[in-house]
Order: sequence, then structure tokens, then C-alpha cells
Amino acid sequence: MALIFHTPSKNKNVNKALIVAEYVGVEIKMAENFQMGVSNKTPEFLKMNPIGKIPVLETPEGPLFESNAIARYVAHGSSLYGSSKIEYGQIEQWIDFSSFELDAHIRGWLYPRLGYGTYIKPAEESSIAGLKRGFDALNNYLASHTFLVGDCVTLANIITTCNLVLAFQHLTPKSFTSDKVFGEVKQADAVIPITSAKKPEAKKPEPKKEVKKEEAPKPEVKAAEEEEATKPKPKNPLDLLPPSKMVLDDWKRLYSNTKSNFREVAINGFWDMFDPEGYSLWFCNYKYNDENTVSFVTMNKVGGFLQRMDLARKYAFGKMLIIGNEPPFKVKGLWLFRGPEIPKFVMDECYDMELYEWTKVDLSDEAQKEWVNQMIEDHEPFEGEALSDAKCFK
Ligand SMILES: N[C@@H](CCC(=O)N[C@@H](CS)C(=O)NCC(=O)O)C(=O)O
Repeated sequence: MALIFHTPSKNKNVNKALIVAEYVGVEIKMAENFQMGVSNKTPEFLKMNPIGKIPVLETPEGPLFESNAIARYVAHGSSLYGSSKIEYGQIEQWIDFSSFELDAHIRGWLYPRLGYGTYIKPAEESSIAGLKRGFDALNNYLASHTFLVGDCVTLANIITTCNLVLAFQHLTPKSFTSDKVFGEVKQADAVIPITSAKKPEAKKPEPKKEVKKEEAPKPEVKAAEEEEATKPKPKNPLDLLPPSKMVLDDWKRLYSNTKSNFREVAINGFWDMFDPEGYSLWFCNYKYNDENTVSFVTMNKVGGFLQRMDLARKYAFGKMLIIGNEPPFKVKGLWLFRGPEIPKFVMDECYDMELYEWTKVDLSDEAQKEWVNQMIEDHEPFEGEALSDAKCFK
């Protein structure tokens, strides 16, 4: 007997096992004429899954429900489940992480917006905060790891990817790569609007209570919280600096759009635009280059740094070079920041900053200015060596 999926259609839960099946070369047939709300209410279905939810996998050994369990069953005995006890544990760890720290928050944010359950703003905010925390943790981990476990795709990657799809489709504005099972996943243009969701009911005005003289009024905690939430957020101190003639976005556009005569057009354009009163230039030099022994790990490390600099996108431009073809690779960079110093919030919030030595570019030194030029244009050789990679933050 073949494996049969009881589900009306594919979805991210069904796809977990379908992707595993592609990897291990197992065929899974889809049940015919499955009707949601009808087929899953029949006594035969409830015998397979007492809660009546899809998907259910019918196997020669008996039925299985819960999509993670189904995917584990299909992956059983393959390298997708790791090659040692510790890898097995790590795979389970990431499956739980993606279920509780990502998927739970994605569903908490998305489903009420789709009309499943009541939309409650504080609950949505808590889901968004939880998801951000999960994303940050995942980003930090992936800054120095290509796979979640070991050196290849495992069940952890498959389940985590499936759990992320709804967020990428409907909530987060970043694109997501297509694959065989999902087909193309369209990028969200904006956070999905609240359409069919039940709006919170308007509160009836409470009849005014007479406060007895001896009874002190209870503190209005909720009102204070609401007031706090509606207060305008304090401005970034960099927005309060005197206006600058340099428009950072103009420079970023010039950098991106210059395809030829880079030195003449982009580099000269940079110095024409550069405002030493409103901006400062900094060299950074990684302090632990001797640890950069594996090129992709070094690149991931730098990639992670740039992701974490996202908070400074409005106020910074950066180039990071991975220098040399042989380990240990040297990592050096050039950063343009709004203001005369490296912004305090960047120093405080991006932990990578302390992994580098920072030196302000001495604009009276022509040799340093030439370094700036060479870093912007990914000049090779750089300091006599080839470049393994060059990344831009813009
Ligand atoms: N934890 C379950 C979730 C299953 C689930 O929520 N299924 C939904 C469709 S995506 C369902 O069958 N809903 C019908 C119902 O609640 O009656 C899994 O991963 O398989």
C-alpha cells in the first residue's frame, strides 16, 4: 500500500512531508475528492485523527496525524534525520524552535487578520514581538552556519522553511526563493490588511460610578498603558542634527546605478557629495582575522553583520571586503555614518561593532582617501591581495 495524504490540497503543513518525500525518493499519493468540512468529519477520518484536522497520512502500518510527526515518519532512516545522536537532538531542537518560536507567532499574527479568531491588537503586538525575537535568534545563528544542523539539509531546514512560508507570503516584505513543491511564492507588498477579521467590539460607555469619599479611585492602569502606546516615539538623535547637503539616498543610488567609468562617475560623485560636517567616514578592521579559516563562514559572519546593521539603514553606507584567497581571510570595511561619530545606538545595539577596530578616516591624508576609493570600488588587488568577496550595505 502506498502512502496516502488525506488533505484537500497542499499547504505548508502538507509540504513538510512532501519535500521530505522528494529528498528520500518516496511516493505520496493525494486522497481523491477530499472535501474539507465533510471528509474530515466522517467516522473513518476521526478514527485516523480524533481531532478531525488535516493532514493525515495513511501508511501501511497505520494512520498518522500532526504534520511534524508525518514528516519525521517519512524521513525516518534517512540522512535528513542526522548522522549521530547529537545531530538528532539538534534537529529536534530546531523543529521545536520553528514550531514554538516562529510558527506559533506567525499564526498569532496572521490568522486573526484572515478572520480566524478575533483580532486583538495587543495580542497581535505580542505575536510580532515574539516573531522578531525568533527571527533575530535565527539570523544570529545563520550568520555563522549555512545549515541548521551539520553540513547539509536536514528535516530541521525543511520544517523551518515550511513554517516560514506564510510569514513571507503575507506578513514580511522580503522575497522568498521558490522550490519544486511550493512553486513561486509571491512576495508580500505590505502587511495583509484586516478584512474578514472580527473587529474588536466597541466598548459601551460605562455608567459613571460615584466614588465614595473614603474609597480611593483605582489607578487607571489600562488608560496609562494606552496613553503610553499612543505617545510619539522619541526621534533618533541623528534626525535632530543640522541638515546636511549630502543626501545619503542620492549617493546610494549613484553607487548602485554606476555600471561603467566607476572611478570617474561614482567615486568623483561621492567626493562631490560628501559633507564632512554632516557625515563621517570610518575604517574598520576585524580583530580576530586568525579565526577566519573557512571562507563561507567568514562570508556568513560578514553577511550577518550587515543584516544586523539594518537598524542604521537610514544613516549609513558601508563596504566590507574579505581579503585574500587563502585562509586566514582578512576582513576590512569602510563605513559612512551620519554625524561626526559612530552613532551611539549602532554601538549599543549591533554587537558586531566591538569585533572591529574603528579608525576615523583622516581626510587630510591622500593615502587614506585612496583607500576609501579602493574600498568603494572593490579594487583588486587590495593591499596587494585578491578579494574573496565584497559586500555592500546600502
Ligand atoms: N498541528 C497540526 C495542525 C493541523 C491544522 O491546524 N489543520 C487545519 C488546517 S491547516 C484544520 O484541519 N482545521 C480544521 C479544523 O480545525 O476543524 C499539524 O501540524 O498537522
